[in-house]
Amino acid sequence: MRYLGHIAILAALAGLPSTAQAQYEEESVQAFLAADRNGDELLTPDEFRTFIATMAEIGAPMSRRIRNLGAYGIAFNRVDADGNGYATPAELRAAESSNR
Ligand SMILES: [Ca+2]
Ligand SMILES: [Ca+2]
Repeated sequence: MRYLGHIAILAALAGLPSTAQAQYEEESVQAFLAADRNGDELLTPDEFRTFIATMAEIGAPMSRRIRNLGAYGIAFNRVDADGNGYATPAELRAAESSNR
């Protein structure tokens, strides 16, 4: 369950008030697990879209922007830094920090 730490950091970087942050961390882990349908800890473009949609629903600012712009493909290409077609938790974390 190594990736759970990455997701927690991702939530911390979202800059939410500390009161909301614990809840947000739990929600982001659940969103990742729900989106990762085959459980390989990697998100395909389709799984990534599900993840962003879920995160937007719970109010993550970056995810809301992606959803509102319909920019899932652009966002995925940005997150997938090594271009292998999968977004890892580490890549999600890196994308979140570079987007601040
Ligand atoms: Ca997957
Ligand atoms: Ca990748």
